Amino acid sequence: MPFVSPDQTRAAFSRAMSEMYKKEVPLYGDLMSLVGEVNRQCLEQQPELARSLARTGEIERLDAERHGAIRVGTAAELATIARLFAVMGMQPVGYYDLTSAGVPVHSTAFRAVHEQSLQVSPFRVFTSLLRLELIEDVALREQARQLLEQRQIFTQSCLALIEQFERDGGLDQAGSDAFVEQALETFRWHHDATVTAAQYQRLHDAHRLIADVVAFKGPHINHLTPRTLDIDTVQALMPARGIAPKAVIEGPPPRRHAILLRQTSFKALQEKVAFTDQTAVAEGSHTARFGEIEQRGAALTPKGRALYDRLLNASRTALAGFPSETNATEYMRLLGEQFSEFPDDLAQMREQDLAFFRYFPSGQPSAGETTLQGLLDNGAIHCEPLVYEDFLPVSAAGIFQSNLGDDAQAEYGLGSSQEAFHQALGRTVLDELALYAQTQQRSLNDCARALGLPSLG
Ligand code: OOG
Ligand code: NI
Repeated sequence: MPFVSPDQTRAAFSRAMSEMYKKEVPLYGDLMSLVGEVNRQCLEQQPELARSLARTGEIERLDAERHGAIRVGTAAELATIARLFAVMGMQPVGYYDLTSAGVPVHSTAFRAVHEQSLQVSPFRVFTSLLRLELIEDVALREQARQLLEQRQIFTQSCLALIEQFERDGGLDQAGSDAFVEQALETFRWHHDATVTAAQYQRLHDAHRLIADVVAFKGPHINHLTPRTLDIDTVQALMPARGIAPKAVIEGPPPRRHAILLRQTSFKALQEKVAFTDQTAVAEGSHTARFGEIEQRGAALTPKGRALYDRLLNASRTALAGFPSETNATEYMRLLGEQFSEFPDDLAQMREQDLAFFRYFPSGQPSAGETTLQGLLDNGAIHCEPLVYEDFLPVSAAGIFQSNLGDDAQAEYGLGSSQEAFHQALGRTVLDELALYAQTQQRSLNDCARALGLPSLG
């Protein structure tokens, strides 16, 4: 039996996850329809955008494009999750420290890394590891540790299929199908808590996120985010569909040429839960799941990213306080003002080395030109911005906070700890900037080959 490509397993898992979440959170289905409608309109009304997405292939993956997020409790859970995602061709990319934003986790994003794999399925999962050492109350920390130690978040069949994949180097169709079904169980919502109501309250008082990770059977998927081509329009249409968005869109302000990532989320659902000392599900409640949409733009080079970080920080400093309902208009004004310094023109973004691009041979002869600029000028090569596939720490913090309630901010003395994260993960995370540079260079190599030139770069 031939092996199924991990890309196909990932595509199937992403579909299955979407179906499951639609049943769990009907509002997600409504959001998907709204995003689909707005995307169709955008493609009709902006032929230039449609052409650009057709050239990069993103137009074909758009409807299937989504990311989810989970939070695990222990190093062992994280290490096994990494093996589970590897079956689907997903690797940990980037390190995000959320403790500076008062959320006791550090995170990575599991995703495909090669442009051809991303084209098959760009499914990503933002994965956070709880930092138990940040619970100050020693007795509570010990109790949390024991609760986490006792739980098994993977089915036996799932573990067996991961081992089979690792041993044989792949799964056949039946194995891949079974894997998708079994892996889904890890991400399912269970309304039965593993603690009493009083225990839940103590964990919750330490931090809401601690209760969300420790008091339940597994790392339920807490949102699934479709990609929109126009986040401002979707945000404006959400209330009419009965969806209440957070006040501020995270990330850069609106631009002609999108950069990085803009995100907005809708408020978490009040879930009914049953604590172990209760008989009826209706007695307890907990906020676990929420909704989010995002618009993706160009991946930035180290230089572009430094400029983004500087302008974002300047906007936040000028605001004096966290962006919220009360100062949303002022914040958007400040962002707009600061980001006027970031060129909103593709040629300038490329010439100033602010963004990564993909290069495509246009089929025209090179006319004796051998330099990249010359070939772009004479139309032998086209370029398109390379889409950002990752997350943003400040945005992620804003999403966490709106989901946890704005009162959930805490101050942690301990700094970031990428080393401890790597140790828990059982490997190092990949550097996203290196991945973008590789994709860009591969596209230049393709152009050189197509034009019969020794190299371009
Ligand atoms: C993850 C929040 C971060 C994003 O898109 O930045 C996130 C979480 O709440 O677990 O999903
Ligand atoms: Ni998200």
